[in-house]
Amino acid sequence: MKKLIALSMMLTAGAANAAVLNATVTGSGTYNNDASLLSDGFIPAEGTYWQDISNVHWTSGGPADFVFDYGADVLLHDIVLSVDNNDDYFVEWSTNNADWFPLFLIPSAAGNIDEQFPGGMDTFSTISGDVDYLDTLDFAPLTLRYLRLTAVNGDGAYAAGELQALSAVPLPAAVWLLGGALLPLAARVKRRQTNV
Ligand SMILES: [Ca+2]
Ligand SMILES: [Ca+2]
Ligand SMILES: [Ca+2]
Repeated sequence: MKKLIALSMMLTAGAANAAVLNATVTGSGTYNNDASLLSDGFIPAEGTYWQDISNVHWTSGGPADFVFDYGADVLLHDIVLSVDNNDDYFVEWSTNNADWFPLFLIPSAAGNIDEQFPGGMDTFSTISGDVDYLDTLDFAPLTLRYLRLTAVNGDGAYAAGELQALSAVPLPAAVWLLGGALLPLAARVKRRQTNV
């Protein structure tokens, strides 16, 4: 039981991390594949081909943008996203889907997928310490309801695989969830001990 309590405390400390916020994605313009791929929880492996079926892809000839609606105001702490390595991608935020403010721009030269062939998808993160962390993207937590993703420059052939908005879990909720997850385990341990 002491072990469980220790585990619980450890997990609770870890739960300062973040929960992925649910989004409804709406695409405008001309693009290939379903816009919902951008928030299906699947992040393509780094180097994945830009026209892979797990990506939404488009060209400068038929420009597109993608609006992520979180359903209500949310406190945004971090973003993880996957985009083609050799273009610039712009992320903006809004509270009303009308007035937009810049959050960050990912320059094509950033990231750890090489500019040269074969290139491919590159994951970026604002989570400090993350392997894909890029400090120039980092921002102070802010309240918003919408994010918008667009592409500019580069080779005119664009792709995105995922855009995850993360919010820290309020501690009481984290404790509640963990308590719920650990209780059956504790009961099982107790039962086993009783049986012996
Ligand atoms: Ca995805
Ligand atoms: Ca990366
Ligand atoms: Ca490209």
